[in-house]
Amino acid sequence: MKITRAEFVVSAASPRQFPREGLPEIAFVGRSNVGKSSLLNSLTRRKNLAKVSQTPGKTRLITFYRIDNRCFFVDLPGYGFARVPKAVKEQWASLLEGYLQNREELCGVVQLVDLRHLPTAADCQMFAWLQHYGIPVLVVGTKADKVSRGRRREQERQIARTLGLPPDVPLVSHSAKTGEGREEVLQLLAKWVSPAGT
Ligand SMILES: Nc1nc2c(ncn2[C@@H]2O[C@H](COP(=O)(O)OP(=O)(O)OP(=O)(O)O)[C@@H](O)[C@H]2O)c(=O)[nH]1
Ligand SMILES: [Mg+2]
Repeated sequence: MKITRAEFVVSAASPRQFPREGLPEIAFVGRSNVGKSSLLNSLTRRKNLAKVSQTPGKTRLITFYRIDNRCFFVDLPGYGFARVPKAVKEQWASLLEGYLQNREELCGVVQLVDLRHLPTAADCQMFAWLQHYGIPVLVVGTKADKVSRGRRREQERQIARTLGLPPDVPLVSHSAKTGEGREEVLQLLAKWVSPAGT
């Protein structure tokens, strides 16, 4: 998938604010601070399309970016962030789950996990949940530049084992710093947006 134009459309606090253009959507989900915004910027080759946070956990809205009138990239609220009041967390979880469960335009989810660490319980829960709902998933291991080349394959294996990744779910390591893995991610996303390879 070649991206020439990427633009912010809306940050939605409720489903009423979601776009109604009917374009296919690819959603990005992961723990707060895992590197969602950085991945979005890397894929679109835009430095500041999505805000990279200094204070993690600020993204409580669902943000839609239009990609070449072809699809939307959707930045979902980060989960598993501790320092948030319970009521806020619940409201945020219901926005996230509501989107994943009900959104007809959704054609796949990119789940981000930090390549340096084993997935957390929240990561495993999210993956199992996506599988349960039959949503196509691509797992991206973020911050690959922080893991030595020699350790990457082993980290990928451990992550796949911890999540219980079936053989048909791809896992790609990516670095927003070096661009490694970018092309591979885009190739996989293209299959969701145009399944016939058009
Ligand atoms: N070295 C390196 N740092 C990264 C990479 N991706 C993200 N980071 C850093 O990790 C931190 C969090 O990145 P974000 O992209 O804001 O993460 P996020 O998941 O969007 O965070 P929230 O929106 O707050 O949930 C920032 O300090 C980034 O610079 C990467 O590939 N390599
Ligand atoms: Mg973000």
